[in-house]
Amino acid sequence: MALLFIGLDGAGKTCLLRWLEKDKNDRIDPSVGVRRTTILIDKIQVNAWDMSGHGRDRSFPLGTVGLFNALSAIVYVVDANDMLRLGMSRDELWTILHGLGGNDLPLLVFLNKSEDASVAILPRQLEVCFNLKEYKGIWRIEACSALTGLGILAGINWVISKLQSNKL
Ligand SMILES: Nc1nc2c(ncn2[C@@H]2O[C@H](COP(=O)(O)OP(=O)(O)OP(=O)(O)O)[C@@H](O)[C@H]2O)c(=O)[nH]1
Ligand SMILES: [Mg+2]
Repeated sequence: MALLFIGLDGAGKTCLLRWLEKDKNDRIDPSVGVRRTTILIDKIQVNAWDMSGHGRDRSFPLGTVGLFNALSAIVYVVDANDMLRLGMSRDELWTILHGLGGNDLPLLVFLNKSEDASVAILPRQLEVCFNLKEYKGIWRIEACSALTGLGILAGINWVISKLQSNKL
């Protein structure tokens, strides 16, 4: 089982993975390129790819190293307070989804940094803005926070249960 964590820079991909790795205290710098890690959820080993969200880095290995072929699902991370780049984030997601070339993998959208009641973007707004109804694969939005842990396991468990029921 292999998950790709992807999304704009600063969305919180590395922090979410660090939370899942139970390694919460490290200082986290912006990622460069791609990092592979392994997380253990209820004795299930899950490989995860942590992509840098910076410009060109964001999608470079996908085609070149054939990563798409090895993937089971996409975890797309959005900063729930980054209203200004919401459109850019949507375009980025659809570039990735189109890049799947018809292999419509399960998609989990993590609306990260949602620990605050004053959060700018709500799941329902994200669904409409990202036009997720157009996606042919199964998808789900989960409001979450790498700071408090809110929603992270709910989202990941959804992915795992879908992959197990699909026997992917
Ligand atoms: N308030 C809040 N801040 C968060 C949360 N998750 C991450 N951050 C902060 O967001 C910043 C970016 O987090 P990263 O995990 O490095 O983001 P990234 O998506 O891996 O970014 P790149 O590697 O640059 O693509 C850091 O300063 C984190 O402390 C969250 O749930 N809530
Ligand atoms: Mg990172």
